[in-house]
Amino acid sequence: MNTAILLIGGNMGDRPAYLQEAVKLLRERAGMVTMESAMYETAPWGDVQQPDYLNQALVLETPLSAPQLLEVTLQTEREIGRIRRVKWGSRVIDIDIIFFNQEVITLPHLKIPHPQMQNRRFVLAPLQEILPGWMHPILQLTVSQLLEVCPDPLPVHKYIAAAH
Ligand code: PH2
Ligand code: MG
Ligand code: MG
Repeated sequence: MNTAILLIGGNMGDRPAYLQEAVKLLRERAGMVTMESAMYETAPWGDVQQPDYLNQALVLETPLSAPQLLEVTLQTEREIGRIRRVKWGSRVIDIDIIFFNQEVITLPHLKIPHPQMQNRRFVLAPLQEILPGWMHPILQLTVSQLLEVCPDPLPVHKYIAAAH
C-alpha cells in the first residue's frame, strides 16, 4: 500500500458538490480515503483574475503506483467536467498529487513532491490540519515548518457552508 497526499480544488459552480464527487470517485477507483481536511476558501493564486477556490486535502491509501494514480486523477477530472482554459485559470475540479510516500518522482508529466507546494498557503493550510508532522522529503521540513515560513500572503479560511 502507498500513502498519497492529494489536494483537490475548484472555483466554478457548486464547489462543495464537486469536491465531494471527487472524493467519492477516488474512493471507488483509487483506494481508501483515510483523512479529509475541512474545505478551505482560498484566494486564487496565479496571474489570473478568477473566483475564489475551495480546496481540501486528502490522505489516500492506494495500491496504485504514482503514474497509475495520476491517470485516475486525470480521468476523474475529465469526467467531472474540467475544461482547461488558461494556465492557473478556473476549473470545476483539479486533483493534484502533493506527496507519494516519501518518494521523489521526476517524470516529464509528474513531479512529486509538487514543486510549488511550499509556496502555496492554499496547499499548506489544509495539510496542516490533518498532517502537520508530514516531512517534505527534499526540503526536510515538516508541513508545520513549511507553513511557518511560507511567503504566500493570499488569505485562506475554513469554509462554512451557507445555510439553505
Ligand atoms: N490552483 C491553481 C491555480 N490557483 N488558487 C487556489 N487558491 N487554489 C487552487 O487550487 C489553485 C489556485 C492551479 O491548479
Ligand atoms: Mg493545481
Ligand atoms: Mg492539477
